[in-house]
Amino acid sequence: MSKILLAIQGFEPEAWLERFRTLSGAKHEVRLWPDVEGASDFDYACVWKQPHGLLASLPNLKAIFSLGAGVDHLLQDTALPDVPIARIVDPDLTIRMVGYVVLHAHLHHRQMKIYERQSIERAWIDHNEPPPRSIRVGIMGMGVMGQASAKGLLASGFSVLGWSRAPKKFEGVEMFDGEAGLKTFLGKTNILVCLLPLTAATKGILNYILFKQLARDPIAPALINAGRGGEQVENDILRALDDGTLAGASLDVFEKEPLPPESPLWTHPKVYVTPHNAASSDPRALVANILSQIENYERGGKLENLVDRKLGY
Ligand code: NDP
Ligand code: OXD
Repeated sequence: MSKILLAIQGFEPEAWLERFRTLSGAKHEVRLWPDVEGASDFDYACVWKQPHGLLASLPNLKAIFSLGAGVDHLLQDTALPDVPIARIVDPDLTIRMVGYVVLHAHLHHRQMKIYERQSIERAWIDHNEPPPRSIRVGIMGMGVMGQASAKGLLASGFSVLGWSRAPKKFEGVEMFDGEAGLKTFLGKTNILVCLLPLTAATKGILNYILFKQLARDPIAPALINAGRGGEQVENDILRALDDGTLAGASLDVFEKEPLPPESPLWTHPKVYVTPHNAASSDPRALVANILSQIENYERGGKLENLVDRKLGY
């Protein structure tokens, strides 16, 4: 029997506990922080925004699991024990992200903010959007989420470009990499999708200077950020929207979450705001994935989707 600690802030912890206990049966003992009564003999920790220092106080820990795809929340803890860290890769999470990206690419290509306004004004005006194939959607971050989103966008008829850290090839996608490839990638991109992990290299990358480099033909550029809020400079997004550098933005993540009520992004006529739920971690779908990783590891198998602490993702 393994002892599993859940340390969850920001998600609904009880739903995770219930699902872990239901699927574990008698196989594992599952406890939810802070209700651990001084126990520290846990084998595994499954966390979302765990309190810093908690994991370092668990001497028997064999591995840590992030309850989401991103691990920036976890790696911010500077006292992490030296055990493997695995992140979630699951079809449920991935398909949700594909849905978000494809939906918002369509919203910008089809100028839905304009038609929403026209509907209120009862104005029957067709703006003759250019063919989808002529719209180039550029994805920053061609990992699990980026690759699946690229397929969804291609199936919707868009042209797709990708940008990654290291060189990569994907069928039907024009790929760029590193600092050297960024300028050309941006210069060809109409709708920019950010699916990057938050690291020292990506912090603040979505700024005014970058927006200025986006292609303006056949449509003015739009930004879709479902990566992390720390990657965007919100004042720069507002400036770019207001001076026409960006025609629109879909933001699922923010510098500060929840987005403060006084943020002008909430009511900006060119912005779609969603509450960091482009791809929500759902315990009904993800707990089985984590338990099967634990059970495989206990049998001597390898952990999958390990995080490289140096790269930060
Ligand atoms: P992956 O680790 O599979 O992919 C990350 C991608 O980013 C890789 O292609 C990587 O390049 C690229 N990358 C990293 N650093 C750089 C850099 N400095 N320059 C260029 N490219 C870089 O992650 P996922 O696809 O699973 O998830 C991506 C992110 O999406 C998560 O980290 C999280 O922040 C966010 N996310 C948001 C959700 C939401 O609901 N809003 C839900 C789930 C995830 P390379 O391939 O060369 O390594
Ligand atoms: C994740 C997220 O990283 O939900 O999975 O942001």
